[in-house]
Amino acid sequence: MPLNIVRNDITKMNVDAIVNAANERLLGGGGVDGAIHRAAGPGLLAECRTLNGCRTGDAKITKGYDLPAKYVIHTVGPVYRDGRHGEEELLISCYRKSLEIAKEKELESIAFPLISAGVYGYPKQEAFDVAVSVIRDFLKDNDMTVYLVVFDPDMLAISKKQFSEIREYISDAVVRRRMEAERYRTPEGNRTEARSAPPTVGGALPQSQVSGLFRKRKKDIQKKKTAAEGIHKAEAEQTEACFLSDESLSDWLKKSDESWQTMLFRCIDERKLTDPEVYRRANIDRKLFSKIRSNADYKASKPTVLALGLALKLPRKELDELLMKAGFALSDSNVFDLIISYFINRGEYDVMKINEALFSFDQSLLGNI
Ligand code: AR6
Repeated sequence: MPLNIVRNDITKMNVDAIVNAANERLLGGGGVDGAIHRAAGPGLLAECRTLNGCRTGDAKITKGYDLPAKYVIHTVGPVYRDGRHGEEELLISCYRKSLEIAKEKELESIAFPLISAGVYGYPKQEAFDVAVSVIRDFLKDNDMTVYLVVFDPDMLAISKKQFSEIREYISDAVVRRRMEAERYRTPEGNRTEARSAPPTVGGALPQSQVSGLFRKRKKDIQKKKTAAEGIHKAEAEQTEACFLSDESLSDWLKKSDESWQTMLFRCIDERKLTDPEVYRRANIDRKLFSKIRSNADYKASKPTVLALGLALKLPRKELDELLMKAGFALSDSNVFDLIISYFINRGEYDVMKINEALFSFDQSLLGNI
């Protein structure tokens, strides 16, 4: 997946290069710098001595020595003073220069820590936002797998704060589900009794509202039942027609509904989008996308199908259809699905923004999984 946010120790990352948040002398230090030097062994310091330091905002590359990564790209982030001393430009430059070096070396994967977000005091959320924005920009024109490694447990709490509305949305859904479960648990004989003394969650809902919800729920179920009966009838007729006309199974299957891939490519054409526009927006790499293009039987994961649907900005109904064709659905009983629904309901289709929220809630990300 092109941009992947992970919680890990960067010295353990099995990538072409890891980035070190170093200082201008390049001779080791504390934080991630210390951890990288310890894990790489003395060869790294020996090579660093030959580099004559590095200016703030710049980057230099060495081998990885005992690390799983082949290379270390050393960059020097700014010390944060008050945000009015060019800190942001320098931090942007750290990410850009490191990515340029990786590109020159034709590396396929790179992992960044949150540069300057430790000893150098850059506010963590801002440091995170700068990192995501530079990396996204780079990935618009380049194919590379970039990991943003978030080590600090505080970071999760900080980023969760900006998603407080999502938390509310999830807890509302939990309350709704509990109410429904309560209702269905009520024994048949006690229905009238239950109506006169409805189950309330935290005593929050008045009687009239609960009955209203109950009626709406019944109507919804009836609607779904009627729709399902319609589908079953059509399917039964199709099956019957197939047997009556002595049609072979393979001929019959050919007539079956359009596959999720066919629907996907039809939607891409209708929207006059190019393949790279779609797979980049979806946070999917080119290799996976060409597998989907070339293999009609390719079984994609739910996060992949969802990411593609979001990249196409499919309205909810069409997104549900695409998911259904691929064998998936969005429910309101798990956090991952609720977060996706939250964004779709608000007409927000930015896969990276959604991924930040998913990461904050400890969910798997959208893209190629
Ligand atoms: N893996 C991933 N991230 C880590 C790790 C790790 N093993 N260890 C720390 N971090 P910092 P800076 C995170 O202080 O602010 C050094 O002494 C950490 O939680 O390492 O750029 C250098 O020599 C934080 O989010 O780097 C310099 O003198 C991020 O890495 C100075 O510190 C950066 O924290 C550089 O300060």
